[in-house]
Amino acid sequence: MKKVAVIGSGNVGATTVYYVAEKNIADVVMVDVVEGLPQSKAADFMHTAPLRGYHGSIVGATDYEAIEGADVVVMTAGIARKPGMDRMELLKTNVNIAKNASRAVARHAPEAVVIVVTNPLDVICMVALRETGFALKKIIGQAGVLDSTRFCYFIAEALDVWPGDVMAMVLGGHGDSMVPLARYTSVGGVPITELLDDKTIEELAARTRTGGGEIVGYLKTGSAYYAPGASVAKMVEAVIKDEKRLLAASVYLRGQYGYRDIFLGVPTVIGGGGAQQIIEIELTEEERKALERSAAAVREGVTLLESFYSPGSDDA
Ligand code: A3D
Repeated sequence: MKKVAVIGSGNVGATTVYYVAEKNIADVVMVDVVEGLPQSKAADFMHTAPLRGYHGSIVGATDYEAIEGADVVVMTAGIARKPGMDRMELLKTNVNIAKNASRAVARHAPEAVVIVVTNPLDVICMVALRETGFALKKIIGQAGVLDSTRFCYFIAEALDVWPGDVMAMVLGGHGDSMVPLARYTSVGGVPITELLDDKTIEELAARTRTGGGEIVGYLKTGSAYYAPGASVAKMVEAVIKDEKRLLAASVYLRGQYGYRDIFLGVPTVIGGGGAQQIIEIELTEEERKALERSAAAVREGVTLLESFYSPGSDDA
């Protein structure tokens, strides 16, 4: 079996492991700084193996050496957003955590594809790229799969149809300015523009943009993890099985959509080795402007990042 290392054994990390185990995708190593946490969750998962028919092993560790030789590393270590807390406020703490984790990945799992989940997502991807020194295609951020599944669910709910029949594409950064693309969203092949009026579509798009905040509002002390965990597991599976799935993912752009040196959510073919292709689709003037607003928000985060961080330094 291939090996997946999940750094951070909190809500998103453990939920990712749950979905990976349920689909027998790979052996798993869970890592966390809190002694006993990854070990306890890994043991608990393994006690489930006879009930659920798990084939692989799940082990927990507080030492990064355990990720040795991983094919995929999922980075969820960090602090979660609290109510009223902007994603950018997480920046300094999570940059430091991501920096150390990325260096450990470069040392122990040099062949791995890294799937970043830690927020602010598109900015932390940049830290992972710079600190690992990995090829561009090997650093991918999970946000678009989650944002798209939320859009799909809200559409299914509004139309009273099976959620699995809805396919959606959400572009941009993982923030309130993300860009749900109604024109590229369909139910069983029928564009939603044929099924819903403009006002309803805009309301569902708006709810998608604030979907994460809706969960934070209920939870008060944390953010969503079931849908994020399932989203990450989908990406892990795509890489491990070389599925070549066309998913919204945060990838490093080199001129695509007119952007350079930035991670932004765009349609990407995910398979063995990471981001195999970045797909450029036609955008209307309005969609392009919305993407520009989203890219500007990500750039703001990168500028903030660069005000206190430089690659390879220990001062972040
Ligand atoms: P939480 O349940 O607090 O888990 C985070 C875990 O990271 C904790 O168990 C910590 O002990 C651990 N940790 C902290 N520092 C380190 C370290 N240096 N090495 C290893 N482990 C460490 O949070 P969560 O799982 O809910 O969220 C984790 C991150 O994912 C946060 O930054 C969230 O904002 C982010 N998140 C992103 C999305 C996206 O779709 C992009 C969705 C949900 C959460």
